[in-house]
Amino acid sequence: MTHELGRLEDLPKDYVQDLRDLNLVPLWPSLRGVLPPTIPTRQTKPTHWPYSSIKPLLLKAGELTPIEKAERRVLVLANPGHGLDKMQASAAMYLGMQLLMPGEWAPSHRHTPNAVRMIVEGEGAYTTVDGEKCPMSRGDLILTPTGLWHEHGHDGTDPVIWLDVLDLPLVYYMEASYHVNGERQTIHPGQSQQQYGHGGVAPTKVFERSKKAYPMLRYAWTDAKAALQAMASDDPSLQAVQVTYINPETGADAENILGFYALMLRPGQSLRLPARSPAQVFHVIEGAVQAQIVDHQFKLVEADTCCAPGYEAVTLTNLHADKASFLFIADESPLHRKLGVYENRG
Ligand code: GTQ
Repeated sequence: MTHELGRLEDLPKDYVQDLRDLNLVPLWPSLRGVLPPTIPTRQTKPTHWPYSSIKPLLLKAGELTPIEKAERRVLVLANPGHGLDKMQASAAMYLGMQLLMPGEWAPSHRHTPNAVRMIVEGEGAYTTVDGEKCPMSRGDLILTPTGLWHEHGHDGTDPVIWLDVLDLPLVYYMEASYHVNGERQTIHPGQSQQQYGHGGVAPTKVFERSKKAYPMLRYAWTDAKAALQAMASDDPSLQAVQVTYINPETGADAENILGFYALMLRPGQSLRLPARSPAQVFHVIEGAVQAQIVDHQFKLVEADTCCAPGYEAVTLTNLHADKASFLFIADESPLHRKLGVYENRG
């Protein structure tokens, strides 16, 4: 039962001031605020960022701000529920749309937050991560986990744009966010794409002394898409045609804090995702999808991104009746599971 608790105004002013002078605060006026009944208070608002409105402004940033003045030329997809200045999409997720022009160079650095990039548009750019050159093509997922050096280059002829997903808000909240600048990396053997890019088999470590924490750094869209299509045609009764990006050595999530997935919606399919505690981000790789999130209905076309707060069911509908649509999903599941607060409320 939830009954009324005493308010701050019920207390004598001088008593409250005496407390404050000693850095003390009474709990009961704020107890319901920090422990609300039944369901958490969520600042994360369902929000839609159409690519068609981001792209021209990002290209404009390319004219206004040289790469040397930006290091990373990014427009942040900020959730108004958190306040735009917080630069967060949800409690733990940061989203940014990044532009690299032909010939530009985003210099090497490493930082404590984990990042991934989902390539949206353009050919010829690459990210070098931990001495591995990862070419960027539409739909590819490239990891830059905590502590690994990374830099971006572009040998092509047209702008390249990608979506950055970082656990920056959480790591910043933990007062554990910082970066270090470094030298241009040299490419070395042991490229994860050669070692792990083939499903079901992994290299045998006969002579190796230490294991890499992040053995696989680039997940080609052609492979993820082929896996989804194979699953869909194998089992027409499979409701959620979804794969998880995993660490191929351990089978665990690819990164420690955020989870990454690719989902295929069959032609005309409508899929209700149960209400689970983590917030989610949806990004259309191919096709068009309607996302029903609380009282919002977002019509997502290719390269659009939206987010959903935790503890809410989400219904995704393929707007194409004659072909599949494909989504990239990021969520806070690994974090919630590790902390023991994960819930599925159906
Ligand atoms: O490309 O390294 O969106 O360091 C935010 C911080 C991208 C990056 C972001 C970063 C990067």
